[in-house]
Amino acid sequence: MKNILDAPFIKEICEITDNMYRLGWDERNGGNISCSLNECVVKEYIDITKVIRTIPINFDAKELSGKYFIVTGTGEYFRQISANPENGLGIIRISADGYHAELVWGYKKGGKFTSELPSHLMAHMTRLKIDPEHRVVMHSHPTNLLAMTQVHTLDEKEFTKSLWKTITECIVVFPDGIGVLPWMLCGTNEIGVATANKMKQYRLVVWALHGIYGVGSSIDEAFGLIETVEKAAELYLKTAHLPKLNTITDEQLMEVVKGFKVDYKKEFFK
Ligand code: 2HA
Ligand code: ZN
Repeated sequence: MKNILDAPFIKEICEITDNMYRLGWDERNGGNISCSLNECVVKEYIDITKVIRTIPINFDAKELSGKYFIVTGTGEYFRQISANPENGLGIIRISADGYHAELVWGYKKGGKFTSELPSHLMAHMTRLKIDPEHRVVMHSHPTNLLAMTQVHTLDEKEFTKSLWKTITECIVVFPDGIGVLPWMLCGTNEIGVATANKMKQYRLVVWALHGIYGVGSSIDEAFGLIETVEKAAELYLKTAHLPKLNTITDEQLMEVVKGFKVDYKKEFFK
């Protein structure tokens, strides 16, 4: 059996949580990540016949039965995950009945998965139906984006277009736009259902006054989406109060989508 602390998937999640912390997006225990893992990969590092604990998940995740996920732990600080991955991370398998997570590694101090697991698993279920390559759900509290949710309308078309117009390539990175939820109580099945519903058409969902969800086929892809939105939000805030002399027009956005051949959200141009 190989040493799990050398596993590429552990190294990758440690690197990204370090980065997210240093970017100021994940203060204290803010933020959470889940990433699906293939059973054959997990088996190289741990004995999957040994379940450490079975933890209820309080909703039906049967569609994901038998699937493995590496998930950040509740209350764990991103700042500390890379120093102690076995405390801050866990590998779970969704039980046959769909209502439990079988812990096969991690959460060594007796903890459990993020309080946002309902949103994560519901988002995984939705995205797997749309994108067979889908693997990662990432949640974070990026500073400029959160400031923007205080001063910008939460209308999805207007919010997305304000961001698309800050950097020419934004519409290439997230041509599907951004879903926006109003303030809702976090950690609940309700916000999970609302987020997964938005994920039917968006890979990015903003929780106003709280954070953002990004999804993708890899940690890099989900991170890259969030990073681009955060940079755009920073530019928006740096200029929102100043007279605008130059801006990217709708016609220019159309030129970009044609030039880069991307399938963009057509409704946002009506
Ligand atoms: O895990 O960010 O939304 C801490 C959070 C909850
Ligand atoms: Zn959060």
